[in-house]
Amino acid sequence: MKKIQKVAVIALMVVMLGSAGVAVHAQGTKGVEGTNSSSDKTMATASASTESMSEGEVKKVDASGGKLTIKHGPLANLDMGAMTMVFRVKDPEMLTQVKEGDKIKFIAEKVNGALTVTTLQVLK
Ligand SMILES: [Cu+2]
Repeated sequence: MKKIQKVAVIALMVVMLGSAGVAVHAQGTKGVEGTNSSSDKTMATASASTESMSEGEVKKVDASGGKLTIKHGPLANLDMGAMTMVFRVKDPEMLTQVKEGDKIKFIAEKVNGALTVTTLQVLK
């Protein structure tokens, strides 16, 4: 009887350890995905959706105003033709990556009613 109990306890422990391991593993995977989705944005847009990005040329960088003047080609997602206009940027950090005259690929979206550059890639 005692022996069987011991075996049962060990078996139970193995099962628990096993499922704990699985849980940790699952969490670990989730965690990786979670951290990816934030930093992944740049990567995903850099690789996956280059086609949906619009082309443009930086005309002016307004670091203090958080704005970027872009001479852009047609923006299909915004139903906008080619023009030169001012955009807000999603992340002020973007303004440190570009300078006047840079050719860029970008995605602009309407954020809180303001046309905002949400993804930016400098062409070399
Ligand atoms: Cu425009």
